[in-house]
Amino acid sequence: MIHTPNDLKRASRLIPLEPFGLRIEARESGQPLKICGALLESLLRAEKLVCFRNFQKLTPAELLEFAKSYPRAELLHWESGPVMEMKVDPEARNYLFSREAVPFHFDGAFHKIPSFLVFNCLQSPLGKQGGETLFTHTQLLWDAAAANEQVLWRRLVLTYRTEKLAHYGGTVTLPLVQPHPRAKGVVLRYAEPVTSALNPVQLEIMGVLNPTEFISRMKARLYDKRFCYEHAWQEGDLLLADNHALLHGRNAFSKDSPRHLRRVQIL
Ligand SMILES: O=C(O)CCC(=O)C(=O)O
Ligand SMILES: [Fe+2]
Repeated sequence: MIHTPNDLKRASRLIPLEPFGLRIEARESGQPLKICGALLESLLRAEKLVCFRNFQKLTPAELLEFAKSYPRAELLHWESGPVMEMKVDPEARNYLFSREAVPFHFDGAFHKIPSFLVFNCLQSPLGKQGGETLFTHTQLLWDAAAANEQVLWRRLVLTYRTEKLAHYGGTVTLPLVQPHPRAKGVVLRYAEPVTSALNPVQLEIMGVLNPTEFISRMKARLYDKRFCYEHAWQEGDLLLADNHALLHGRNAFSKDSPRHLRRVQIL
């Protein structure tokens, strides 16, 4: 079991990601991933996103066991259970299970907001076919905003509405700027409106005169390379992301490309 950063360096290669995050690559492909929960917690606190690459493949039961090894972990359960298969389903009534782009959001707004997302890639998209998942560090975005913008943002309250056609739905109202519930600093609790025909999400913003302009300016920031890490999946990747500190979305992918992520969420 790996307990210390030094042991981790011996067992793997540590690759800093841009503009934040850390990739941890097995020195030998297929090597078992044995990292203690406390070390994982301290890595995530510092990095907000950690991706393990080229380690032993995990069964759904092993993925659950891994997620439960996180200190004090409780897993988020949906009607279908704690494990969700994120792949194209032609019958699905929600855009997450399509090839469409996914606008930026945080998970669990309409149910329970988990602290961490754990994605395991079972099948990566083919090269240059899209399907990257995007993660934006909202503290970095906040720090780069002008003081008058920060004052405005602190006043904004956002209401999201969507029909429950898949695992979530309803109406929820949240302030944009909030303290991180587990760490220092602020987080932006923002989800872009979803205009997909498959289960759209309406966004109402209280506190701005021109919501359309606010939404398009925020979009430019969310995709800004100073704050946004784009993850190109490789089969076997195990990626953990702080669902409070980061917002995520994905690029659309082409109809010729497979793509399968398995996801669990830690409360
Ligand atoms: O398909 C993706 O990359 C992300 C989908 C998503 O937002 C999620 O699983 O919560
Ligand atoms: Fe999501």
